[in-house]
Amino acid sequence: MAVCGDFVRQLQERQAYIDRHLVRFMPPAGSYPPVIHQAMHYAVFNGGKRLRPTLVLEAARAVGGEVEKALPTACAIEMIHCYSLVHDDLPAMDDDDLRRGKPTCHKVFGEANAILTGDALLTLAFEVLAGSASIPGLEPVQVMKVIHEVAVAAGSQGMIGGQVLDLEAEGAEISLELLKDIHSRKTGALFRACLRSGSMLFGVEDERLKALTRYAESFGLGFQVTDDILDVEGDEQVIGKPVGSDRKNEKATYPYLLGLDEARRVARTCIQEAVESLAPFGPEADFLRNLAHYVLERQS
Ligand code: GRG
Repeated sequence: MAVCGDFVRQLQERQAYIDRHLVRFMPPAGSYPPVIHQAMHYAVFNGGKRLRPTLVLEAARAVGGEVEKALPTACAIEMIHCYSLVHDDLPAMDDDDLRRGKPTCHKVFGEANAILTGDALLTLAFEVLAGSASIPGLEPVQVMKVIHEVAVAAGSQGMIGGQVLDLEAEGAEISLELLKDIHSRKTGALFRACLRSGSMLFGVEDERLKALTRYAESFGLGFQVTDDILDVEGDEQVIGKPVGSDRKNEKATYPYLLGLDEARRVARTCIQEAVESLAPFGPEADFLRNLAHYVLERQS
């Protein structure tokens, strides 16, 4: 199914909405001490697609929640994502000079400031998450569950665990099973937290939480396999970094292990499974259905 122009307009509206609120949750770029706040703004307002906060808000919509009450959670998860990109680009990790076509944070602000920028974004994320407890209509106990969910997803069993396994696997011949596990921790865990948190804030019932979790897992793998494919055949101008960086860093990827055609088939299957997972939902989940198709067709 091709994604229509109307969907792209709706996605852009959501991205602009999220950006307006992200800036509200951050100390102003000029506030003291200026270097750290300028670097945080540089790291967050970099043309990112805002997929994760969009998923949080759409999970809230799918379960009939008031979407604006999920905004702090959505913005906090985007801050965690931005921190992970800043740290991933560091010389000690992927050593990348470009992110979305712009010099990486450490290239502009220096390595020490880039490390601190990531640390500050991660810390701010939990400050913003905790603030949700005082939103009228949200149960503090649900907010606590969301904080726990996000902490586990970002931590050593989730995203950081995935990054460690990924670094360990560089240059090694690894199995498809290990690659899938790396992806599910490194990228999948945060996507999973997005769908779960956005719905848990509103006391989602078990069956729907399971359905959204299945969607997130298939969506996350489909997203990552597409990312691997774009690293082989993407347009450098559009993805904003050189193609072939996975091979340069001797990383195993789906196209490397399975070939491009099979990798494309896996990505299509994941997206189909993501859409099928939404069977318990009606039109209130249509945006999530379209977003899954968009991920398959994306060029960046
Ligand atoms: C260093 C703590 C730490 C974690 C690193 C998520 C991660 C783990 C690293 C990111 C590096 C990377 C290229 C991962 C592959 C997929 C991915 C997360 C791509 C970037 O996500 P997009 O496309 O980015 O949603 P935008 O810029 O649109 O927000």
